Amino acid sequence: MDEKRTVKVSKYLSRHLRHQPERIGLTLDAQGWVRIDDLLEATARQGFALTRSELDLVVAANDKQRFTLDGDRIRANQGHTVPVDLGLPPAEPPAYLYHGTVAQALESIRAEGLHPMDRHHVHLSPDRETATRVGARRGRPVVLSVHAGAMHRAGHTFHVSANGVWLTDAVPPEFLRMRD
Ligand code: HQG
Repeated sequence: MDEKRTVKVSKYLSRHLRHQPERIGLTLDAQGWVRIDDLLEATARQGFALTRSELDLVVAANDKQRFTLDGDRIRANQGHTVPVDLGLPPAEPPAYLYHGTVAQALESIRAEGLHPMDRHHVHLSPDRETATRVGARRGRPVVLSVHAGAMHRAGHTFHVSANGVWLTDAVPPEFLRMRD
């Protein structure tokens, strides 16, 4: 499968496993899982024919390991806007985590801290390189350091997704250090 098709399938899966399952007649269970057979049937109905081997390839080769296959089920590892409970246990974060954003957001972030916006959690990266890539989706990236260790000691809960994204409800401004 060529790169273009792989990216197209990955975007299609993200859209329907995180945001709009109903658009193709799917319902995610409470933990975000859907039966692979149901997904493949839905894609066929939609005219976006996808074979099981293409699906396996996209999941295995995915640059950010966005999806998990488990027996006859599949789910997105994080990033949902529909209500799901991924059932991730609380985890102790490293001392620092990083958040990639853009300059336009800084004034508001400085005042209010980080909010989940449309997603369920604020997404934090384990290293600056990853955070830089996240910020670069929106323009010239700005990377903020998050004092995750101090947040954790102050009672904030963290989770880590199956693909290594750190999740927390919000980051108050006092735990952020701005840099460019
Ligand atoms: C910003 C992608 C103003 C925040 C990525 C971000 C990630 C504020 C945007 C994952 C704010 C939300 C998540 C505040 C936060 N005022 N702006 N108080 N608080 N923001 O897309 O972290 O490819 O929901 O800085 O790689 O950019 O989809 O979050 O710019 O891992 O797998 O509001 O999505 O992964 O944007 O990205 P998003 P994100 P996938």
